[in-house]
Amino acid sequence: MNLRIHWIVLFGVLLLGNTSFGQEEQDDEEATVETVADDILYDSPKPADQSKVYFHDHFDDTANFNKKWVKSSAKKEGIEEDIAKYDGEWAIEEPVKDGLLGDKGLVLKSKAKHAAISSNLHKPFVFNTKPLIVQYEVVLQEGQECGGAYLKLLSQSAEHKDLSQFTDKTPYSIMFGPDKCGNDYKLHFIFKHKNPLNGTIEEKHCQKPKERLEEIYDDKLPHLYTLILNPDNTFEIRIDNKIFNSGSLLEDFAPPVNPPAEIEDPADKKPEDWDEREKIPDPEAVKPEDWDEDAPAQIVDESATMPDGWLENELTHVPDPEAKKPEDWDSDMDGEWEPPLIENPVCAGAPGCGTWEPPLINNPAFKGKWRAPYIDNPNYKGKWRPRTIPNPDYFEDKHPFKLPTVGAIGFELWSMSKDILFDNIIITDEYYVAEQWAADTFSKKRQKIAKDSESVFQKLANFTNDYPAMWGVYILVLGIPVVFVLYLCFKPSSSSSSQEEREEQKQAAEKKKTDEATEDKAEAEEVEAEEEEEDEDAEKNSEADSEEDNEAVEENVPAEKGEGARKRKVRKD
Ligand SMILES: *[C@@H]1O[C@H](CO)[C@@H](O)[C@H](O)[C@H]1NC(C)=O
Ligand SMILES: [Ca+2]
Repeated sequence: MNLRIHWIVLFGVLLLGNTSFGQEEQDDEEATVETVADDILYDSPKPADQSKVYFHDHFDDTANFNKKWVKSSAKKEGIEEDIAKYDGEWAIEEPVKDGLLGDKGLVLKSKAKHAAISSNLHKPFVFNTKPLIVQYEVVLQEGQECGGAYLKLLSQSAEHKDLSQFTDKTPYSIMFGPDKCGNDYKLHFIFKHKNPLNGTIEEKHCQKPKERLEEIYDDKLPHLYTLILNPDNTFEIRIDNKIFNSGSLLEDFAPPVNPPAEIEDPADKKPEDWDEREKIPDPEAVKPEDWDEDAPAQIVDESATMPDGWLENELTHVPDPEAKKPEDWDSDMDGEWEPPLIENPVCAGAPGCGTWEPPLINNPAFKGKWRAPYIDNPNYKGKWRPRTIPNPDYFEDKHPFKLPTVGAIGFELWSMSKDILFDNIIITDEYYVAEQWAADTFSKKRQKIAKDSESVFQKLANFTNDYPAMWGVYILVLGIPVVFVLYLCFKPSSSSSSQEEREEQKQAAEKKKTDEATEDKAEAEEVEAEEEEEDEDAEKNSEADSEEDNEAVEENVPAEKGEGARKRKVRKD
């Protein structure tokens, strides 16, 4: 599909480009000089106001990176030994393609390994009166088959100070960023909420935006992810500076922060004599005297007669006179040979052969089983519902924004595709600081990419101006594939099979994915919250089970045993 689009685009550009080529002819001599002079200059960025910044890293300075960041050497609990270690590789590298001179990023090098890395903030972020702005770049340089590229803002706590022990269980306040598996595209924004009545901590998941993520996750270009969280509990998520999702912590998360004030009384029972039947068979009705329940639905048509010319004495089928016993027929093994039957050729000109039988017709006297007609139930009381009572677990938290103080930032990931590049992380309480930071980094990257892709066509255009005969070649070379492509595009059948393929790929990839958001460390006894997602869970777990049954589990593929990965669990303190 991608290839098809490329061809169409290329062809289109060539056609459109033709009109503008003429003007460029005069500038020809300067062209080479210009490209050099125009090159996008890059300097490692500095935040516009350092005092408003809690953390930033542009990853261009490897020595500084080594000082700040700590790779996890912990083990993930509850999964197979051979993939339990957080031994995924991280490196500071230039992007594979279209990099700016001097620009590097943090790259997750390995695939199918757990990988975690984190750094303390320059100063902790306290959720109080200032907004939180988190921004960073992701380039899925190899695309993404199945895996996350989200970051976690780790809660400050005495127990979890040692960053080398960073795991999926390390408490975090916010998780934010892209996640994809097969055809399932997500942009997480999860926060942890503490129940003020009993201290239980629960993950709250942001509702899905309507916008599509497909292209953003598949185009292998740098994308900028920004989360803005305000003290009034409103939030905004931007991708590439465009608003992608917004809402309120109080309204747009599942499960909701605040439980309902009233609930149905679980002790209330439907009274024995409560009649929920809206209609009942009329008890007064009686079967009419002449209603014959036994009359058959069909009877023989007595008025029918045998058609003229019917050959009663001819068989409908006769042995094929032309059939011959096969030479290798073995009567002992195969039984006595008999010629196959064919339709009797004598019958071909007649209305029929053999015994004539009159046809069946519908019985006008047929009535079927008698049933009393339905009438309104005089005792109908309506659908029963339990009475509502005040919810004993009710509370109202008006400030879910007041999350646990963030002390560190980290990536804790599992990916089936390698070479995910992260860059230009910033945490600030002023939006313009993040905006400026992106203008100095992300915007330049995109300019550079736009320029590089443009220059491919530029070269082609210049060459064509020098050799106009090239047009004939393009039309010949491109015309054939275009016709072919158009044919493929409009041919309906091919798409359904590739859809099936993708579905299979997704399922295979999902089985391997083990990095879903999970509970904090302190949860020794876990209480599984009943949830809407449960059906999905059951499906996934049964998949994993059958894989275990088979015992033919591929090496390096984590069985989801003990993971219940997608089930949300809550903490008991
Ligand atoms: C705390 O309350 C929540 C909501 O009512 C409940 O689901 C959870 O089980 C409770 N946790 C404990 C430890 O009692
Ligand atoms: Ca960089």
